[in-house]
Amino acid sequence: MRKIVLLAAVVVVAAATPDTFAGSGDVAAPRPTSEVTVWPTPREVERLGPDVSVPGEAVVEAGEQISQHTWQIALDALSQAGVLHQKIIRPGGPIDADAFLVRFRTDAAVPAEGYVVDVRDSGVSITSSDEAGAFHGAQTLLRLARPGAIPGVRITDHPSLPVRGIVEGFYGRPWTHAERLDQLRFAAAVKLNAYVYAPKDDPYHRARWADPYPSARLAELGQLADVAASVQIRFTYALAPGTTICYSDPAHLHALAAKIGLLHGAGVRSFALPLDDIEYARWNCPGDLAKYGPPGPAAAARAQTDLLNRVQRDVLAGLDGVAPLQTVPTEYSDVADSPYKKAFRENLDERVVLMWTGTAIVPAAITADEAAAAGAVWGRKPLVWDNYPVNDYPDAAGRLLLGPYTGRAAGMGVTGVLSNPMNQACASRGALFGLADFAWNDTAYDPDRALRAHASSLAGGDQRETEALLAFFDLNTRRSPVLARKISDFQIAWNSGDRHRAVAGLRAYAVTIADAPKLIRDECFAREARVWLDATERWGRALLAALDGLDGDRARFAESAKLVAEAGTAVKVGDGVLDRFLALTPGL
Ligand code: LTM
Repeated sequence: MRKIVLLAAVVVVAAATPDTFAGSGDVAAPRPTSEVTVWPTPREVERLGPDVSVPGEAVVEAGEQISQHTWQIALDALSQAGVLHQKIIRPGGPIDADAFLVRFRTDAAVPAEGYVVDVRDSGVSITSSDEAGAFHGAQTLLRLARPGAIPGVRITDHPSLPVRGIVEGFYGRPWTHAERLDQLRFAAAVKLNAYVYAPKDDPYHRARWADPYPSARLAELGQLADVAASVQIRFTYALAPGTTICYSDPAHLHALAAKIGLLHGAGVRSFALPLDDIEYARWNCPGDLAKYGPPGPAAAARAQTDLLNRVQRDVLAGLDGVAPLQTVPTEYSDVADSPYKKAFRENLDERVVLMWTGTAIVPAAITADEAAAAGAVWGRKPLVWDNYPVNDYPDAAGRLLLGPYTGRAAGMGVTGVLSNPMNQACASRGALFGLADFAWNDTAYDPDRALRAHASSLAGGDQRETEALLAFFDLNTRRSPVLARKISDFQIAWNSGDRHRAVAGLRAYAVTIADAPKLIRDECFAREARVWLDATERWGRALLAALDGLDGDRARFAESAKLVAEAGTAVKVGDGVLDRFLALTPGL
């Protein structure tokens, strides 16, 4: 059997030439091309043979260590491929000779969370060293399965970064319980494995950190932890006492322990104490002055690390099955050594995981050198609290941030990346999809390709809707790079004297913009993006009217100006590019 090996590729093109699968027994007639697309991008995809037609009956063989959730995904994949009757057996159980077999295997040599999915006529095997790998392998099988067939491939895969996920850490309206459950489903499908619950405006998280949750809210948090665990995601509950805590008061430590105990009782098994966005140049109580001396960064670091160490050593140690504590220091957005950082790194228990945002709060880029500097200054590899696509800060006012996830270096040397998203949960998924792809396979990551894949998936594969989404994403990306290029092409053609070509070239894209709002059908995305979609329609029509004006119908410039005024400036769409161009057009 001749093999086609594509390293770090997502698309396997099947069966183009008759000899491609010489020896497979199915080489006489050319077969139609079929594409296999798996996201996040697998490390290695090897074509073993033609697509495997799946018979009507199948058996899934799974040991006790494979959860129901995981084998259910394998069953879903088989249903998707057209299998009518399926059953689960334990290893060694009776197998009908005609049945198609999907076997979960264990191999300690497979890296953590990694898997090998192997699809042949004789059946499928999913090999992993842990349950997470089996789960991700089953997810891959689900992505591969198409009506009637599964591509004959072997996919060998594992993640680049151990921690990949979401930190719900923004200001403003927290997500609802239903939105969080939905987001966990999305996160699982793109192989994310971490969710940190830290919405600044949940009063029980920050302002009233010592108060217990009402029982219904507590039950919801427990449900989030359970659902997350069932899809191999670690749910971390963050408690942020920094605005009012008295570090030296044993009653405050007890209050923290009691709150953590309540959440543990509800099923939460991972905790964080973020100390970002608090005042560290004053104490909240006289006791801290007596114990730590005059207020200031170094004294604050000593008080904070004492608290973190007590929680790690005394509180979490007494609870079953709990992960190491996580924190965000008060200086979280640079790598310059300081009295605060020195005291922090010298005192902090080595188990505590530390989050850091890069060399700015919202950095355009994070390099390997910066991550190494953060590792040195904090005395441990950081976990990146990545402030993209969050839109809660003044510079992002009126914006949806829909551009690709970019600027993070492959091989950064961090323990992971957590995206702090927007209040708009569904609209955050383009960035989350990109982060998931980057964190799974950073060397193969291509931001634009990932964004296109997300758009296509949101559009259910519809080409026009995909293009509409991409045009809309571009208008909601800083400096709208695609539109800016089209306008630059226009200007070159216009200045060369070929005015007809200039206008015709830009008109095609103006139609895409003006029509995008009615083509974008995803219910959740369209609801969250409504005001931006309405503004886009107006801007698109304004552009079309201006192009009519440039074509000679000068009365249309007034209509363009009217639409621009209606669109307003509170909702930002294509700003700095489209508005500037339209302001120039009557004078061209
Ligand atoms: O970034 C951190 C660690 N803290 C806050 C976030 O809660 C907030 O969402 C972002 C963006 O405004 N900035 C912060 O400083």
